[in-house]
Amino acid sequence: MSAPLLTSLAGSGGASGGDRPDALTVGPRACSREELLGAAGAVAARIAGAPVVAVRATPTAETVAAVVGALLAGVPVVPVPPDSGPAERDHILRDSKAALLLTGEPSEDEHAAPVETVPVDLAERAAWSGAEPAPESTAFILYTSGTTGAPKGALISRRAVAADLDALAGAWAWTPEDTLVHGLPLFHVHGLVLGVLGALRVGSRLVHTGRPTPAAYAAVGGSLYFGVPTVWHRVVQDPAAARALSAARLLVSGSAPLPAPVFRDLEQLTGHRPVERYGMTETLITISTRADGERRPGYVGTPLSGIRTRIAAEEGAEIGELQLTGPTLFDGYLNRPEATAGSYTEDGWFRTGDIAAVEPDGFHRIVGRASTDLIKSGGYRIGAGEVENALLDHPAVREAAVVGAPHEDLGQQIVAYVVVDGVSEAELIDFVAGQLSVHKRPRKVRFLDALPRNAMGKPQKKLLPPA
Ligand code: MCA
Ligand code: AMP
Repeated sequence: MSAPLLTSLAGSGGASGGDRPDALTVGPRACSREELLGAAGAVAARIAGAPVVAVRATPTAETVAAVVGALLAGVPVVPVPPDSGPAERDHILRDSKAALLLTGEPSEDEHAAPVETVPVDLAERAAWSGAEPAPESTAFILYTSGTTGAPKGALISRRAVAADLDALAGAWAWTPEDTLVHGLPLFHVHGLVLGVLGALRVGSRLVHTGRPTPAAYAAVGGSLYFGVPTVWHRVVQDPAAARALSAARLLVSGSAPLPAPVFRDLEQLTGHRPVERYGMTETLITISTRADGERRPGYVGTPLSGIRTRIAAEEGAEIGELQLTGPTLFDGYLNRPEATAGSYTEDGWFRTGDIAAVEPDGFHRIVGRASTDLIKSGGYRIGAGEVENALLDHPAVREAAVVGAPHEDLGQQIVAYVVVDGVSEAELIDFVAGQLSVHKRPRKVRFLDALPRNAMGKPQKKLLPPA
């Protein structure tokens, strides 16, 4: 029989003696591992046999119970951003063919969604005695944006999750003695796979702060903290909160480049040189600095155990596309064989689309992305094409071009250039926020008489005026 994916839950039935009433805290709700296992067991019993299940991924303990229940039952989980508008949500549900949507508190418009909602109740208890699902089976279908079109569902196996979490536990010396603290969304790799399953596999306590604010991070007194660079930028803007993190063991940044000044401010205020790690939805986390190693501003460190990297550089050049192989890679995009094939080289290496360089000592530096149409804002990956399509769905929008403009706090902010027939900036921002997840909304709209185009009529984003 396979080893359990969520190791610490397997031993939480009382025999291990390691349980505590606040092993898992999400916002105001605390529960023990045994309580979580009981509530998850009830979920598993209800959905067992379903081909795939969606979870409305609010930052709540119900979301954790829903995800754990599905993993117990071996039903692939599709996390749905709780603020996704009907266009994004219905695409995710239809494309994944999820017939059930697990949710703690049904939202008002969910009756319109093409699924049956299944309530999750933390007070329920059921013992689950099903066999551990096969390691090669799908744990998650994670929807992630490409440069154009609607998000694609990345198939992530249980084996990939286990391999990644074990490699990270090694790199960060992550043990049951740790208290992990973060407030990241529960529908992406960072907050959900690392931030929830990591704690449940390692056996550390987890405190999810609801939102990743400096004050909330400071209030917990944890040992291991996760944040995207925007979170760390906000922490260093709040010196009192930053100083409160001095007692921690390790501060970890990822999902976007950590600016060197934020690294230095963190060191000065907390005494910690943060660990920076690099990853992608499709590959999970693959490169990191280590608890027992050097941490250098601007560098993401060395490949994790089992990962091999190479730089596809032009003859004589030192920087080029970062390519990877290893046990943490995804099993392709659901329903998209061509996109899956296109993401690998002929000799089977995954093409990250990130441009990188490797120092003689093996330290990796991410220089940028090959395509400017994949935007990283607040650590969220957003496809320019998806936002452009949402804007073009507005009856007053004739043309639209979307870019990621450099932004001190968000890394990049979404700026939309539009040609319209009389509509305001606020109306367009709200329109996109209503169709897609709120974080995909433009923060700024520039009105033009025409988009710059080349002789073929293709919009030339490089010729757009400054944001
Ligand atoms: C504002 N709001 C609106 C509007 N304007 N709502 C609707 N329509 C509007 N026009 C509201 C929102 O609902 C929200 O309300 C509030 O404004 C704040 O939203 P926002 O401004 O978007 O938040 P922010 O302060 O800019 O967010 C910063 C953040 C966030 C908290 C750092 O960007 C974040 O959580 N990022 C994490 C992303 C992440 O986890 N990425 C990992 C991807 P309310 O506050 O009431 O809800 S995985 C990955 O990248 C790989 C694997 C890796 O390496 O990790
Ligand atoms: P996502 O699919 O949301 O997981 O986003 C993955 C992308 O985030 C990668 O392809 C990188 O462009 C970016 N990324 C993640 N971590 C880092 C990092 N530490 N430094 C620079 N870029 C990063």
